[in-house]
Amino acid sequence: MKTLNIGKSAALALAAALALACGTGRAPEALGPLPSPAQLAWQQDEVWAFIHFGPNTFSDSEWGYGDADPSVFNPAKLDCEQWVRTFEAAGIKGVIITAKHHDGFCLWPSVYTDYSVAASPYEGDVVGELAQACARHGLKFGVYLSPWDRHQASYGTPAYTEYYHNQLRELMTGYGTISEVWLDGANGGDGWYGGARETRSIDRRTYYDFPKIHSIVRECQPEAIIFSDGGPGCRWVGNERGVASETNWSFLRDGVVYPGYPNAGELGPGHPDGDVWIPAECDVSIRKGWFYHPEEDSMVKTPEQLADLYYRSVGRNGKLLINFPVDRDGLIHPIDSASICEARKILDRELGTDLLAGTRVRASGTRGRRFAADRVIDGSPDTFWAPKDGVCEGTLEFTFPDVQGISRVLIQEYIALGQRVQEFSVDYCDGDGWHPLPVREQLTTIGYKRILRFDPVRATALRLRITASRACPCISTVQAF
Ligand code: FUL
Repeated sequence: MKTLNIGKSAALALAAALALACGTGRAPEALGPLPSPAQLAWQQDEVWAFIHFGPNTFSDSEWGYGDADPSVFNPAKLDCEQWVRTFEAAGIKGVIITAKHHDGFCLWPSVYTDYSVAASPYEGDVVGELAQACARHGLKFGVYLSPWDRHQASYGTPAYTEYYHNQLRELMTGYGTISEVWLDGANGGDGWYGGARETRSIDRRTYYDFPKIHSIVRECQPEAIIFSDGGPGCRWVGNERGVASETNWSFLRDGVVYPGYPNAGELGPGHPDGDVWIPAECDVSIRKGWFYHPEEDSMVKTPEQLADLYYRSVGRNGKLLINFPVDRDGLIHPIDSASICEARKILDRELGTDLLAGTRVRASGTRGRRFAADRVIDGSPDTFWAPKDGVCEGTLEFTFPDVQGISRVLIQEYIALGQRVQEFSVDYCDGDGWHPLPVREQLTTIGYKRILRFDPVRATALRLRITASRACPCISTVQAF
């Protein structure tokens, strides 16, 4: 079903007006913190690709010192169309490219430096070519611009901060719509190397002037999601394994987390008492390294491992950002593209046929027909079930026409009104009474999406019990496979 793209407050007003007109109950009050429309769209994309590409690709390194000769960057068959076609086939909705990694080499011909593609044998603008390929195929586009720079002689002085801001503005104004800006947390600092392999100390909290960075992005690309350890658009999940916490709140306490924040353990669960909406992004590489290394051709994650990562990221209220180390030809390696496309087939198979569609569903309580129990199986992400105000628990019970074998349950909250559920359980009935599903995870948060995997059970009925919620739960989807 196509979703109308109207603002959140307009949507709520419309829902309220419709409800009044039909005499079917008022929508629940939103419960902050709330996602912006751009954050909602960001989360609904579920999986994006990451590209790490640059001189490191050719020099077999991960963190170049910024002294590689630009002539090493020579991808003879570079084809951004090939990258984007691979992503399309794998159901990936957007891509972020390392426009500049820590080595300072720019994949676009920046007017602020000669350390870029313009000085390499490659005649082109990799950032521009990828942006155009994305536009042609309807994928969203984002950039990684490393604050830390090991090439610039000015790194460590105020002149570099200005250089960084200028480059950010250049990227934000020259390449159409930018949907995400990735601010890496590896930011130099005490004991880290500058370009000449010597130490340059900076205070990572103040040196880059993050408020200014945010204002440049907001001014030029108001819808762009800014990634960093602490957002403001989305947060790092706290590991580079692509795995979200079982308990995952899309909130942080305002002003606490900054790039390079030392308590990364807080980033998985988020802050349950947070006051800003900053959902978790789960970055991981399809190989061991972020950049291409020929010896890792035999270490590409298998389709099964990639499908597993989807369950452990998107299936735990996260977004998955999966990295493809483009090879020395300038292509996504065939082993990598085969693996990600096969992973999509596995997920389509495992989550393909919803066994709850068309079942009989009953709820413990409701607030009128518009928010009745069957809203969770009507296939629309924009409708939901909710009990009355002040009722912070509830049960939805589904009865199958025949006995069914099930091994997956998918639940979604209607997060436009806030993330609410704190604890839940799911039981199945096998004709011999109710039993909890054999799930080994903590059943705490749901958020945008929670997918439970378990050994198959044979069930005649299934029930979701919300046992604790910050306010009345708003459940938009329940599916079983
Ligand atoms: C890290 C960087 O240091 C790695 O090289 C890579 O870019 C990864 C995504 O972020 O902080």
